[in-house]
Amino acid sequence: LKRSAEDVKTTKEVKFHWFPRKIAELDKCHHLVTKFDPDLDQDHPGFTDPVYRKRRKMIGDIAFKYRHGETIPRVEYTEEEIQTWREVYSTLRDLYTTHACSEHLEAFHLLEKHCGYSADNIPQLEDVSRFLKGLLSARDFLASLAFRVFQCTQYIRHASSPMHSPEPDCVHELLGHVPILADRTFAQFSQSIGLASLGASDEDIEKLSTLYWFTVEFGLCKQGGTVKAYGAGLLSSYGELVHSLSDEPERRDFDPDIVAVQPYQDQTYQPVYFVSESFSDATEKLRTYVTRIKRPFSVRFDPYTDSIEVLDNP
Ligand code: TIH
Ligand code: FE2
Repeated sequence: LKRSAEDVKTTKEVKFHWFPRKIAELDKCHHLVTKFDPDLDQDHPGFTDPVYRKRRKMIGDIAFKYRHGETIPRVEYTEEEIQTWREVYSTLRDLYTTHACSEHLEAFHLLEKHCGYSADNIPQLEDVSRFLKGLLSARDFLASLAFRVFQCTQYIRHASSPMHSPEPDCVHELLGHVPILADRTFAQFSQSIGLASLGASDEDIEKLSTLYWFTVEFGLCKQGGTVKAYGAGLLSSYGELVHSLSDEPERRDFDPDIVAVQPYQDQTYQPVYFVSESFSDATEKLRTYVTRIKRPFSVRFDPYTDSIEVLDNP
């Protein structure tokens, strides 16, 4: 039985969190956490640099003004910003050969060929977005995550700390997330996490973000007899990429039930990583986990109208 959303809510009188049902409602999904704001966080590398803080805010405000359907404004990056990018880019590019999983490597190659990825150029989000749509087909494209929309930062990390940033920046989005999002299986996997999060309880949201953290951001997988990185937080930080595959951290087998309740910190490198048998094994295990989450309704994404259908549970 298919019913409207309001119907589900009033007939059964179960309360759940508001969630977006149409892609344009993602405009209301831009609540920030203050944690990494360099204006407020003393540990942020840019905390004592008012010029950097002003610039970061200016670029960050582009995202606040952005409305669904508009083209993403281009940012003209300064020579200093491009220098930071260059330093991270060249170091990471060399490391990827030995440290990154093959899905990332293949997409990265395409991005260099078709999308302006190079040491001397910070790619523009609008170009990257068009590339991903083209690559995955217009309606079958990427995730905020249930809608296959991926929200991105546009400012760059502070020049004093190229090897690691405490918060996401454009290096992290462009070098960490974008290549792996070009992989069809991975894009689907990201969307399934997004769909599971809609209207979920606070407790389930906490578990899902923890899972997201240890897979999408910091996941490792076995490949050709060795361990490789697929997590975006690793593929955008040459400090942590090397650390994650060194003898220092602990590496455990990936099991979603255990990972979902594993405490984590986001100040510095992770002390523990989870390794899955393969890239597709991580996706499959997570999908199974996600289908077990209880909600008073189920959701389905309609790619033709970019909207979420809510179905009453039997
Ligand atoms: N630490 C990452 C980097 O240096 O690129 C950025 C982040 C990923 C996840 C949280 S912060
Ligand atoms: Fe990220």
